[in-house]
Amino acid sequence: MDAFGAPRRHYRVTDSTNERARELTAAGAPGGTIVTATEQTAGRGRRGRRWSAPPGKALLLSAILSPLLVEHALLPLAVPLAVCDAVESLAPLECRVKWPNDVWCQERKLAGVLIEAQPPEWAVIGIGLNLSVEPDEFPNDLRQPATSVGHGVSTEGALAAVCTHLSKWVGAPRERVVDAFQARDALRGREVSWSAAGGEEGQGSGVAEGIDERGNLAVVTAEGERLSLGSGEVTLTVGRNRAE
Ligand code: BT5
Repeated sequence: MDAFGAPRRHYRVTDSTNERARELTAAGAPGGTIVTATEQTAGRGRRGRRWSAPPGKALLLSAILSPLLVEHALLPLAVPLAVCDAVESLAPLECRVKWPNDVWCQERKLAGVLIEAQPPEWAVIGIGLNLSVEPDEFPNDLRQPATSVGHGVSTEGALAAVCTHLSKWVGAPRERVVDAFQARDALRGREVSWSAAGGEEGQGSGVAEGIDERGNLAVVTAEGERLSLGSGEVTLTVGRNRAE
């Protein structure tokens, strides 16, 4: 089992904990090392997007996984599952996952995951988890409404829980990850539209029908065509539930 939590490097302010963790990896830091910050000045999301949270009101964590093995193939799905379990162990909330790697609570984004990797050497698992951010403190250009854990959960309490559950989920067998993801899937039955990262495969829309054993999202278009979307390749926009 991959254990996370030590050694730990904490910054009061840094640009991005993922950046610090990448440097530590390059300098030979062992797997399990974590980096935390009270505040980030250039927190990263996926595809050049920004992650921002007011100082001290969110867990800002990067954990080093090394080496990165075949058993970690579903890492992008396993990490949000760990965050869901951690949150539910701390507060009376129900979490869902929005493929590929967001955590939602009541249709609002509670946490985001950014994994940067250099297989087979390492992966840096970046997690931003809102704890006590007030609604008017979130950035106003959010792609999805955001929310916080609340319930007086502290950053240290959240850190301990996330590290515990990360250790359990990161090397979990593929079937367990897929089953747990299916059980928490926020997109099933919903209309989604996507655009390919490079633009070359264009865009499309359809109804999400769950993930397959490789972690791809199955969608069925209005013409009845069944497609499989890879998490590295598309940006998703979520529409209404078909049943609504
Ligand atoms: C993510 O990207 O959701 C991954 C976020 C990972 C952040 C952590 S913090 C610790 C570590 N160090 C880093 O530098 N990064 C990681 P993505 O799916 O691309 O979503 C980014 C979008 O989320 C933004 O464009 C905003 O719309 C929205 N967003 C920004 N800050 C948010 C917040 N605090 N809560 C909810 N949504 C937010």
